Amino acid sequence: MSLELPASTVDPSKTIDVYADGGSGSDLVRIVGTSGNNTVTVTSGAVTLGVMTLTRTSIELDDFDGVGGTDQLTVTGGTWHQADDLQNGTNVCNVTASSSAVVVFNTTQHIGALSVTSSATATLAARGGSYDVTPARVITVSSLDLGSDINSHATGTLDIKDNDLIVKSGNLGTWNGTAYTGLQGILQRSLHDGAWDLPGIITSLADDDGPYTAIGIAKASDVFGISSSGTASWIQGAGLTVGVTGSDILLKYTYTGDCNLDGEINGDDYFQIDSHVNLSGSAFDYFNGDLNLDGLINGDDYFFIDSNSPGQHDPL
Ligand SMILES: [Ca+2]
Ligand SMILES: [Ca+2]
Ligand SMILES: [Ca+2]
Repeated sequence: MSLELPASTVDPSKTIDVYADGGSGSDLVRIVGTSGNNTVTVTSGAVTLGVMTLTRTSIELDDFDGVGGTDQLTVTGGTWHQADDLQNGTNVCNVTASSSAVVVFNTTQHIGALSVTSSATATLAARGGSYDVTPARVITVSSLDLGSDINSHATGTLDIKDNDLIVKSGNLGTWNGTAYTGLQGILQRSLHDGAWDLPGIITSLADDDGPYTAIGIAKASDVFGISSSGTASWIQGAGLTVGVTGSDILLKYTYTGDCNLDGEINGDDYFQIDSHVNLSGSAFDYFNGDLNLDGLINGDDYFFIDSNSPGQHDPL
């Protein structure tokens, strides 16, 4: 069953209550906004857009199509399964997930501001195909907020599975003497020495395709040797590339040791770690060979790249 609720046909002076029971099978409800700014609010009980309130049961897929304008998807409870890209046409859609909300993105997404706070989770569904023919999905966000507890640690969780993430003009972060700051700091804490059991940016598929697959992180300007405003094509596997800008922060599910985030380990990655190991203590970052994000470039990092280089499967 597929049900479409177009806001443009609704009399704004009325109150519209819609009840959808999908029963068996896979069912989808699509909420269609207008060319103006729309806000869809999802709670554990209902979905609201303007004067429309939808109560749904046994609906496996949801879709908010904002059409145009600056739209907002706010999920404060329950689960929202976004079936298609939230940017569909000329709209920009910001997404806020809070409380214990669960948001699942089933496809590549272009999102404005993505906020996943308190104990909310957002997940980009796994590729669902073999890596030689199925490229990674990509979430591109203009900004990323994962909340902050009393110790300034992330509280929300973004699980990119075996996919990729682009944070436009993001803050890669630096080593402050005891930890990384910025996005590398969030990743360092979530990684938690390989346990992936703390909020932040995680993959629940770590080590799922051979030894030591995890999330690598780098700034596009470093990876491609371009200026902050320069552009390049970034590999998503299976022949797909996506355009990136130098100021973008790139996060990729890949073999630990893939410093330059092209999905495989080869001489280019060894060049990175070999040329920075003697600078350990003054050189930092995953891109330069700190593969376990502990602030050092040493034998522990060589263990990952040396173990993975012969064991890697298809490029990721
Ligand atoms: Ca809209
Ligand atoms: Ca590489
Ligand atoms: Ca290290």
